[in-house]
Amino acid sequence: MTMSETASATPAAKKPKINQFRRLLWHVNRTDLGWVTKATLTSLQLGARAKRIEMLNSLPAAPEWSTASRQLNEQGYVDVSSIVDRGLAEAVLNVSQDKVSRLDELAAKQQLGHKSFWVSLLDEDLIDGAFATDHPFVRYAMQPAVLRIMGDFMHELPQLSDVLLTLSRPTENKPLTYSQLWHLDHDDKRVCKLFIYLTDVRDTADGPLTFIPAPSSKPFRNTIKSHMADDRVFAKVDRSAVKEIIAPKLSSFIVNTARCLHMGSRIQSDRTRLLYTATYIQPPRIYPEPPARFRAVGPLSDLERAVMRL
Ligand SMILES: O=C(O)CCC(=O)C(=O)O
Repeated sequence: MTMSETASATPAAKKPKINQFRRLLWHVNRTDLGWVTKATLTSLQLGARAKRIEMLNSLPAAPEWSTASRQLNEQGYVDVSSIVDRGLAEAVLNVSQDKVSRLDELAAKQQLGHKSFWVSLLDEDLIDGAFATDHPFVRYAMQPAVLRIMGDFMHELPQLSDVLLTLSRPTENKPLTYSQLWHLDHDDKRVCKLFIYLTDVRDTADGPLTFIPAPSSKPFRNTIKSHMADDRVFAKVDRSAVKEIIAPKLSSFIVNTARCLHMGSRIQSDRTRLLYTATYIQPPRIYPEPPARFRAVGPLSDLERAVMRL
């Protein structure tokens, strides 16, 4: 039973208590105390963990992947453009360009309503909220090099949580909101995102993904405040620590978004930016599992099933 089911089965008078407990847990999990939750849950599933480590070790390995994994561990980011499969990236690009060519039609049907600068373009590819495992977006996320780089960093086979296509557009003179402000991702304790730029990001006006490497992001690790404006950030960190990913279309990179303070999509003038994102966590998840995000199509290995929780 999930926590929300528990809450709805409880008499009305007791509901606020449970909600307060959940809120408290949510706050605690955002700090380093969340590692206690993680360790407790992990200790309850040691058999499953051993299996995932065995599966990770069955993946191919390469010296450049190990170097990438080390950089991810030490700095919280790594450029994987020269490592990933270019053909798979191009397949993602083709799907994405088709979506953008039908932008008006898709935007009208958009389900993700709150971010005015983001348009979710993949809703039509979902059945009951789930992507087919042979979808190019899923295939890109499942390539062995990526699983190995992330897995070696997490010391365990990662769990693929989601794949996403976002088109960011200028917000004119509106105040910055959501991911345009500096934040850490708190989906879990270890969260890594694999990105592909699907349009050229030539300068700041294209709204690059912008981050502060993990060592310099340390002062923000236990900050309860979730989204911060520049002045708050630069009161604690020198601006020279900031990295803007200015890179051509099809560049691909991994960022530990739980450790690297980041923001992006500050699009200026008439620019637009198209971005692929795959989100991975280190299992077991510290919050209740959301509904299945992937549905099996065609034969899948045990390892693939484990990564996608199928
Ligand atoms: O739009 C951006 O570049 C920021 C994306 C972001 O914050 C995220 O994926 O967590």
